[in-house]
Amino acid sequence: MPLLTKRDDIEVVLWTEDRVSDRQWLLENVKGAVGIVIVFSELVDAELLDAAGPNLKVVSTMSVGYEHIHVPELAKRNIRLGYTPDVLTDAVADISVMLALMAGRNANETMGIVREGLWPKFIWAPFALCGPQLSTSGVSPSRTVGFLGFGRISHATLARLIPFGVTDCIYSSNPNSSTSHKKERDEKLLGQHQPQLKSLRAVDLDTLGRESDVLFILAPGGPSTQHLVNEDFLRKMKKHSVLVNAGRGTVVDSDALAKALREKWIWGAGIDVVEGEPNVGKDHPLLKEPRCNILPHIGSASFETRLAMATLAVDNCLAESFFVISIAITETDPVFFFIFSP
Ligand code: 8YV
Repeated sequence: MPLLTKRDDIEVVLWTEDRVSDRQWLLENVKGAVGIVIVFSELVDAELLDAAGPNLKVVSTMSVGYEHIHVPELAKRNIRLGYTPDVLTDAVADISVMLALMAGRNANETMGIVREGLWPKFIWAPFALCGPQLSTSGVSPSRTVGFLGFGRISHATLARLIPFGVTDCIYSSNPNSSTSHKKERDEKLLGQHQPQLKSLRAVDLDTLGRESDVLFILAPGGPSTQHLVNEDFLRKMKKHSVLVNAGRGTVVDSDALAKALREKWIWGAGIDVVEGEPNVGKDHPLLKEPRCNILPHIGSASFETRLAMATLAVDNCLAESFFVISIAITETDPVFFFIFSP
């Protein structure tokens, strides 16, 4: 097992990339760990916790989402959970705006024309390859932007859209996940945007579907949000609307989305996450839709953000079990750290 560092008080062991799918190896080598830093959204369930044994005090994931971690199993064993909110907010908000622009202005379809060498044969026409404009200007009306899930990343996305001339915003938060702490935070963040918007309304799902020109799905995964965006929802959306999903793939029924694009119930989609990812092979129904702009879950993939996430994940782990030290994390991607007491 490669040893990352050894000090008198701790030993940090790195699980290297070639072991990524080797669950058996993980189960054998995690034995005795005091802390685990999860980098690849590896499943943390009763089996893994039992394999680690009674020394385990903290599981720290390098992600804001933690559906891969069975939290009640941690609670049962008095194991703390660390995650990495905040540091990735800007990177994911950036990519959400990028996806909205790509979907509205037909990036996938039009880049396909160039890539396939069809540009020389392309016959220009005034409205060829046009799409709905996101920004408001003298020539284009204000768009209503909708948010399914209205946490930190949605707020940061909205802030980016205000300079685009967006003045009307509707949102729907998952009622199952609203805690008083979150409500307080949301109200504070909303206060920052309110003066710059003409209208900001909490609406039900039905209204969100019907009224959004651009819908951003930035909700967590898990059973409470599973397929909230289904055939029923998509049928209600405007014909020129754009759907962006940079939250979790499971929120959207992929087959229904493919059908919505094929039958032109909506204009286009920009998605960074897909249910069942990363198993999105060439025959996936969404890949047959030219108006579907798909990225392979790279929302937080900027050097700066990933470094901040990795550092925070390690700090969370060490702060809980021991004390905070800094570990140099390079672009050669450490995968798992097991932290052992000597
Ligand atoms: C990463 C994410 O893909 O933080 C999350 O929940 O979805 C993304 O930032 C994830 O960290 C991969 O482990």
